Amino acid sequence: MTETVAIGSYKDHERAALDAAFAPLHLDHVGALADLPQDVRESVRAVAYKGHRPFGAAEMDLLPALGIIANYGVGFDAIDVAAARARGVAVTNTPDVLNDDVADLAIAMWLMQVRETEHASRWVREGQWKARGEYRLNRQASGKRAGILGLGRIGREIAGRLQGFKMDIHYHARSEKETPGWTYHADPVALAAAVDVMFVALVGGSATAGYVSREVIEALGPEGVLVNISRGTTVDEAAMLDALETGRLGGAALDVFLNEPDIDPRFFAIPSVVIQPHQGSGSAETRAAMAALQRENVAAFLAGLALPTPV
Ligand code: 8YV
Repeated sequence: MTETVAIGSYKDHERAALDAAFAPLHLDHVGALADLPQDVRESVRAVAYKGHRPFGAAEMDLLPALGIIANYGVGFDAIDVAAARARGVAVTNTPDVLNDDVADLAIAMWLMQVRETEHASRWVREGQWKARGEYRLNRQASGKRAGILGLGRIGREIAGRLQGFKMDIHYHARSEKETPGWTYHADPVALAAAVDVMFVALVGGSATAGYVSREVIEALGPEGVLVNISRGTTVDEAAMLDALETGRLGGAALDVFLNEPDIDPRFFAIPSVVIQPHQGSGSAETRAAMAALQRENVAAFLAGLALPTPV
């Protein structure tokens, strides 16, 4: 009997820990569920999910005894939570344990963009420093105006770090928060117009798709920088590419894209873009904590206990 299925590409040590705890059946991707024999599908009660492909009603209906989808990651936009609710399937995620890593990377990417550290490093490696002298001047990071789009757990960590950079903090969220000294904007376009750099820390999913619209991008403007550590879907990517290529947006620092990892090759030709391979939570320490929390959710479900982190 197969009680648990682990879907996705787990590191060897994560896989070993899953095997020790649940002896799951491993599948590379959610599409492989359809290939399982019916008796196997009917015995599955828990899925440990690590992936960004949609896990929707059709996949859930392949597993009639399913009781939990334990997601590896804080963002659960790949999982149709309404379809899960309708079927009595619990969904859990791995919040909080990755806040520091993701906020750290947001700050690092912003500094890379404005101080041009990637280009400057290449200047040295390619012998240009010796041959041609000083690297070109770039832009100051500290003391500017920062906007946070989405003031959830990760957005707050980013804002907290930015205070150390003597930034003026502005934000847009669904509602105004108790944040003395920070400026609330009811409209994302107004936020973009008020700041030098905007950090996108929204949740993913249909509710925020294209939230960073053409208007928001234009309001950020030729001197503005967009940093995205949330989901590629939150930004109108076509509008962003157009604006970057024509200088109507000053720059971008992106850890997330549409169609990862097969991202739009236009990004590669734009020098003002910092590109990261969706590695916000990707330190060994944080991934260990995420994997452990995912396992704790599966274990609690199988033992009939309260789930540590339901969504
Ligand atoms: C991924 C993430 O889950 O937590 C999230 O929402 O985007 C990441 O941590 C991770 O890349 C594993 O797929």
